[in-house]
Amino acid sequence: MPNIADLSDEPKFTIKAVAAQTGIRPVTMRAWERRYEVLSPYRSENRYRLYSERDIAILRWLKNRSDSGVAISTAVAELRKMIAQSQWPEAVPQMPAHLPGKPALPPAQYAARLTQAFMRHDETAAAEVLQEAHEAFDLTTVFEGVIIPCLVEIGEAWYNGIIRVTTEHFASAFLRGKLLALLQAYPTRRSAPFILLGCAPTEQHELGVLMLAVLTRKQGYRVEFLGPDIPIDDLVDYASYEHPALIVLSASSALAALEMKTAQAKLSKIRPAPVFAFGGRAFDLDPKLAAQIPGNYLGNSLEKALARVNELLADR
Ligand code: B12
Repeated sequence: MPNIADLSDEPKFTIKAVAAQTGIRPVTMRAWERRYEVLSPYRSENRYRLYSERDIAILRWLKNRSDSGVAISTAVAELRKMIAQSQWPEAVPQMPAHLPGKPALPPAQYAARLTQAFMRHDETAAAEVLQEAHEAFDLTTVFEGVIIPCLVEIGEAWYNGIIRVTTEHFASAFLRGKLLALLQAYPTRRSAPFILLGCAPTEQHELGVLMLAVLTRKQGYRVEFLGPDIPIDDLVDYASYEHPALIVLSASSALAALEMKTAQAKLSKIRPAPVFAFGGRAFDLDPKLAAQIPGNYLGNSLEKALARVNELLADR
């Protein structure tokens, strides 16, 4: 883990984003600021508090001390002493994104409410349901238990002629925006292993691999998300001077999956060669397909994929 002093002090995160990243409620954060003068966040032109990566790490460190039974006033005094001696603490690993204490309905109920909100094209309701889900569950559950079932339902409804393609586009555009905002809200660590994620050539379904990008960045990796339809030769060229440790591509059709056949051989010519990995719906539909693609299959769920990424990068 990096030292807190090495993290950026550029103010860029809203109190809401900081709450999602630290698990500390905005009201608690404001109380800590007032009572202990622990942070003095920058105020934007419209008076909103803006926090830096370093502020977030300080809040996480304090929460970690408080969770292990230390009074918050004592934790603040400890921190002040360390800073006065120029001995900033190491950043603690990320806390779960959800805010504790709220009674949660099963994720499927949030998924159903989200689907209904999309069917009404009600952006405000969709944002509220998603926010509630984030408060109730960790990120993997929000993805696997709320967003993905909602997308599957939207896909079925579109296929069966119950909704128009406009409704499907509205839902995916909304979710893409939310996922990108989440990705950008997590700090990037320059020194962490570098991962490139995107879609195989011809592939437009980018939301699954975007969710994996969010989860890997949350885990502390340096992550770049490249979006849909990445030409393999372009990717190899880019990788030859950016030197990612891992490249992940996603495919939802066999056609797109087979486009990845040459990726590993081409990437292996780069020194040091990045690890090549892949996944996506194409391999759920035809489990034999994975054996035809040279590289590392990451599995049929985001949770498994994250565990496999950690394994593949364990020695970096
Ligand atoms: C949104 C959407 C679109 C959007 C995508 C927008 C975007 N920015 O991503 C757009 C409009 C572009 C689109 C286009 C098309 N779509 Co579409 N789309 C969908 C929809 C509704 C959601 C897709 C999604 O994001 N799902 C969420 C993901 C995360 O879930 P998942 O794919 O099941 O993934 C699981 C695992 O594979 C894993 N996972 C997912 N990605 C990754 C990546 C990695 C690396 C790993 C390790 C794991 C992993 O996580 C999930 C489970 O935990 C699906 C419905 C559905 N059932 O998914 C249809 C669906 C996939 N689309 C379909 C079709 C037919 C198309 C089009 C051909 C339509 C057309 N006639 O143009 C085009 C194809 C475009 C192309 N060339 O890729 C069909 C596919 C049918 C089939 N044969 O399999 C579906 C199933 C709809 C349906 N019910 O018929 N689509």
